[in-house]
Amino acid sequence: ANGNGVAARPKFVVNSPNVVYADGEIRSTYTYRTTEVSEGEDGTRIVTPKETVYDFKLDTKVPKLGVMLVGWGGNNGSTVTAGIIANRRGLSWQTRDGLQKANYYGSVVMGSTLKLGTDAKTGQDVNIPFHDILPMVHPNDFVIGGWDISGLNLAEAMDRAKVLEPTLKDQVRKEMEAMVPLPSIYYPDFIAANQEDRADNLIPGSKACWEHVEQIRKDIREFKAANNLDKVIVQWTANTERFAEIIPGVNDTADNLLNAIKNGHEEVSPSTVFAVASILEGAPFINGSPQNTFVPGAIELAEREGAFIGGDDFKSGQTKMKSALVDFLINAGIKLTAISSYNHLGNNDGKNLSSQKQFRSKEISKSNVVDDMVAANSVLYAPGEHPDHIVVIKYVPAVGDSKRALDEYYGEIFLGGHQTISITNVCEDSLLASPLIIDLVVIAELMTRLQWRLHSNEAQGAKGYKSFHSVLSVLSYMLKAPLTPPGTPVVNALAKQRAALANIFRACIGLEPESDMTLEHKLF
Ligand code: NAI
Ligand code: DG6
Repeated sequence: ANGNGVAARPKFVVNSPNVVYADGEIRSTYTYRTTEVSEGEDGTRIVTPKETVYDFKLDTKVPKLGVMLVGWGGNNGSTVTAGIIANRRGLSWQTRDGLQKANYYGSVVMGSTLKLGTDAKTGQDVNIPFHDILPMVHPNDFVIGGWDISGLNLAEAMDRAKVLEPTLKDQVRKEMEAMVPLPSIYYPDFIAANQEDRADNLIPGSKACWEHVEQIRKDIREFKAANNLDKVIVQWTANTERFAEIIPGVNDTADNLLNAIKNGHEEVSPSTVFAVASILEGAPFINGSPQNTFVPGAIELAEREGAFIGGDDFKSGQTKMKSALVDFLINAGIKLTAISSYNHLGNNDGKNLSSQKQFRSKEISKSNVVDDMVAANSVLYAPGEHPDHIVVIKYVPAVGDSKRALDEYYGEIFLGGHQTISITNVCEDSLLASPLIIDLVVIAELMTRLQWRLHSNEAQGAKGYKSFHSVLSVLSYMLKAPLTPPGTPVVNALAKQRAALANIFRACIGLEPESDMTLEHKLF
């Protein structure tokens, strides 16, 4: 059963003494193997294999889940809502290419598979839908709501977005008309001035204050109660804001941030107010835009409250390609020396980003996405050396949501030769972002049901278990500038991000990471 608070029946059973299927739980004992490198007195590196034994415990009761989007009436918000309705109702619609059926293409959780193992008889790989590896919420069961500074209902918002085919819109219109965003907070200094004309659905007040936190908390509680939900996840898919200045005494600690909101400090952004309200309400909060919503005080607050947060900035097209391609080039031993990334788009996101301060947030987010791959290769790059990397975004209203991304990768090959790779990537931006919104929700929800303890603490019983860190870096695959627990490394390489996700889920059912060694096919 899914979404009704009843334990879901697993799609397979792991046959191992390290895995227990108990009432409403899967428990596993898993040996995590790492390699520690230290330096001996004579400077020789000493490499030591290490083992840590963990117990994992997953609550298999899949909850009835609410998803509240901030910026619900935007292109992403209206598109993901229509897409979920279309899937839930199994809709199909005519296009000039023929009949199109609703699907979840572009979602890792709903559209990709994982290798479970090899078939006992044939030795062939057995792959299963990613969604089946552990009990997860199905997006068809999401109850969707949210806020927008624009008061259009979701049917009008979907028309304004100009993303979906009329033959699909006609079928979801009635349901979407009944969906109206809650009023939201609008601090004009944080988003582009060109957004002002759509700000007609506002909670009074133009800077942070405690009443705003209370109102948002009340909205979450009321949405939960009205829909009889077990849990709510809040996701920011509203306009990109400018960066907030980090000011000691204002947003550097949890208490300072709470006081700054109470005192109406001008440097607290709407997205941070939403994050604080969600954290205090115990609702996981995910930031899909590039700004620094998670100022140090917000991260400390989440840690203190044991709430989950994730961010920043959906990684949909150009950057996803970049984090795969650069990983490939540098790991192939090719010295990438320049990345020139240009894109233009004509939707409201592009309009907002045509303002310098908001563009700057996006430029920062898009620019740091290859750092880990460069830093890992000391053969090609000297300390501090980095490829040139420029990011240009232009607003061209005529192309609407159909974003054009042009990238040139320039690198040095054998004996001074050069390689130039040019990529043109054209896609409907919101159709790429919508499945990411779904994946972020499904995985974040799952993480709220997952606990761990050191196996050596077994004697403490259930009390020994705790949650993963508040900052859900496991969401990195879907995000351009992954937020990680303070002081821990950021991984941008796409394949590593996916492997982390898949292998953590495998560990929950006592399975080894997928190593791709396939010795069974090499040693006879
Ligand atoms: P959009 O401009 O169509 O939608 C944003 C919505 O947020 C608008 O309806 C606006 O009225 C609303 N809004 C602004 N401030 C608000 C506030 N304080 N409270 C509530 N609502 C507010 O933009 P779109 O295309 O939906 O993108 C949303 C965000 O996602 C942008 O920040 C964008 O940069 C980011 N993003 C989008 C990606 C994509 O592929 N579409 C990928 C990466 C990030
Ligand atoms: C143009 O860069 C507008 C942005 O909002 C992007 O569409 C968005 O950040 C997606 O970027 P990327 O690099 O993941 O395709």
